[in-house]
Amino acid sequence: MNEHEILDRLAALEIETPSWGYGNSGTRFHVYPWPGAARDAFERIADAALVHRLTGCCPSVAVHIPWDAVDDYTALGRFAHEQGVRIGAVNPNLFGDDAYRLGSVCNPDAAVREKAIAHCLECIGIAEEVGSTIISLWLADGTSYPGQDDLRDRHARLVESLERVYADLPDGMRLLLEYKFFEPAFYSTDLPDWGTAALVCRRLGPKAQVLVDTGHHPQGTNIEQIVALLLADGLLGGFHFNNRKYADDDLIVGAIDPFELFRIMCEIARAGDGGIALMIDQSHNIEGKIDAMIQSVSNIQTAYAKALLVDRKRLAEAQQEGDVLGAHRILVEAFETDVRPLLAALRERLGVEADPVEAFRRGGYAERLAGERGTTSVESAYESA
Ligand code: LRH
Ligand code: MN
Repeated sequence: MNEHEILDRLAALEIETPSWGYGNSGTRFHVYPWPGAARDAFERIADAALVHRLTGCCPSVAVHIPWDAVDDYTALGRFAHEQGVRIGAVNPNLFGDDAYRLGSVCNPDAAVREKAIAHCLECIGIAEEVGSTIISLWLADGTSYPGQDDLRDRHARLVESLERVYADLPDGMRLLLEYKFFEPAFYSTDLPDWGTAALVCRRLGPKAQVLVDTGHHPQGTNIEQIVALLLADGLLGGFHFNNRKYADDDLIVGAIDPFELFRIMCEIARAGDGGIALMIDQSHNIEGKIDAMIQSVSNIQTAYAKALLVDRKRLAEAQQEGDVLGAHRILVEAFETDVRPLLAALRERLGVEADPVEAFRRGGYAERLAGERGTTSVESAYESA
C-alpha cells in the first residue's frame, strides 16, 4: 500500500467515544471528582464534540440509558448535530436496577424478564428517534454460587428474551452482543465469551453481531485471534476499546499493551474494516476525562497506521515459506516504525493540530470547563452504603 492509500484508510477511520467516559466515575472505594467534569447528557455530548473538533475522527458518541435519559430525545439528537456530532450506539442498562439482582433477561422471574425486554424495546425507539443504527447490549447477568440457578434454563431464557428484542429491530439497525467472562457475577456469566455470543447471534439472525470489549477476557486470551475468527464469519459487529493490566480496568487504550492493540488493528486492517463499529469504552478514576479520551483516540490511530504499514506481500511469502522468525520480524518492523510524520500528515488533512492531546492541554479548555461547571462530588458504592 502506498502512502496515499494509507492516508486514505487513516482518514476514513472513525472512532466513537462513550458519553460515560466524560463524567465523574470511580471504583467502589471512592469517586474522585474532576473539576469541569460533565454533569449531564448535554455536557457529555458537548465534550465528545470537543474531542471530535480536536481529532477530526470522532463524529459519533455512544449513549447509555438511563444514564443519558432525557425528556426529548429528538432535542438531544438535534443538540448533538448542532455540536457537530451524531448519537451512535444506544446502550440499554440491564444492571442498574434493584429488580436485576438475579439477572435481567435471564432472571428466573418472568416479570423481571418482561421489564428488561421492555427497556430494550424502549431503547430501540430511542435509537430510531435519534437516528442511531446500533443497539449495544451488555448483560451483567450471571450467578455467584454453584447451584444458585440452572445454567441451561438461564441460557434458554437469554435466547427467548433476545429473540423478542431482535424481532423488534427495524431494518438497518443492528444488535451488538457484548460478552464478559466475569463481574459483577462471580460464578457464572450468561454471556461469558465470544463463542456463546456467536452462538446466540447465529440463533437470532443477521442483524445480530458480536461486540468485543478488550477488557472482558481472561488473562492470556489471544484477542486478535477471536477478532480474526469473528471477521471470517461476518460476526464482528464492533469493539469497546480500552486497556487493562489485571481485569476490566477500563484504562486508556494502548496504555498497558500497545503491541496487543497493534495486533488487533492488524486483523482490522486486513479485513478492510467496513461496518465494524470502533468504539471506546473507558472511564477515568484519577485522570482528566477529555485529554485521556483524546490520548486513546490517538493511540488507536497510531496502532492502525502501523498495521497499515505491514508489508502484506512479504509477510505472506515468509508465512508460506515457513520462515517463522522472518514473518514475525516483518510484523515487528511495522510496529517499530515511527508513524508520527504520517499522523501529522493525516491531521493536516483533517484540519486539526499535529498533537491533539497537547492542543487540548494548551488550549485552556480544562480551565474554562472547570470555571463553567465547577466540581461535582459523587459517592462511591461503599460510601453510599
Ligand atoms: C461492562 C461494560 C459495558 C458497559 C459498561 C459501561 O463492563 O464494558 O460495555 O455497559 O462497561
Ligand atoms: Mn464495554
